Amino acid sequence: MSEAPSPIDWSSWSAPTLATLMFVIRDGRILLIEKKRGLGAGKINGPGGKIDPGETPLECAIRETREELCIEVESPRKMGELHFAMSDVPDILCHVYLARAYRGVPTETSEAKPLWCRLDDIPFDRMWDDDIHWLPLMIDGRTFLGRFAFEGESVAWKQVETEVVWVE
Ligand code: 6U4
Repeated sequence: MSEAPSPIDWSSWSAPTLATLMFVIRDGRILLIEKKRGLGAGKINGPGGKIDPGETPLECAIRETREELCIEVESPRKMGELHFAMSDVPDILCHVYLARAYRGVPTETSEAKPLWCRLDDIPFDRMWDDDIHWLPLMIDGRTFLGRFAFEGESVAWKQVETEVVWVE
């Protein structure tokens, strides 16, 4: 896949859709959601969503986690960016955060159902096609920049850099 030339000129790429994902890891488990609506409805993912006008990516990730799971994450750290060139929806740039503590009780909402998974038993077959290429890195505490070209729901091309320094 990544050996082939990229179908995208990433040097001039930008995304009309800016989004976030937030993951909580605690006691050897990761807090995921069954997403009920929006892009990726029916899939398992972290909480997150589109960045509102005037909002920073971090503010968005915290807000979306509050709205979807009714918890307040503590001291989230930016771990990565995902650049998605899509075939059938506008391209997406997604900021990915990790927190190891939170306040409140993860609670089902109209948008999401919480799902704790063991770190060695993550349901990648029910997640986006790209997740298996970067989520294990993040679980290992590594930062990353992933670039993915999708054909429909499938990854057609990928490149993942690690040890990327993020400031936020
Ligand atoms: P609206 O319609 O604004 O209420 P919102 O919840 O803001 O929806 P939504 O549902 O459109 O956002 O979905 C965007 C979410 O999907 C973000 O959290 C990023 C995530 N996402 C999109 N493509 C993804 C992919 N290939 N892999 C992945 N997450 C992806 O892991």
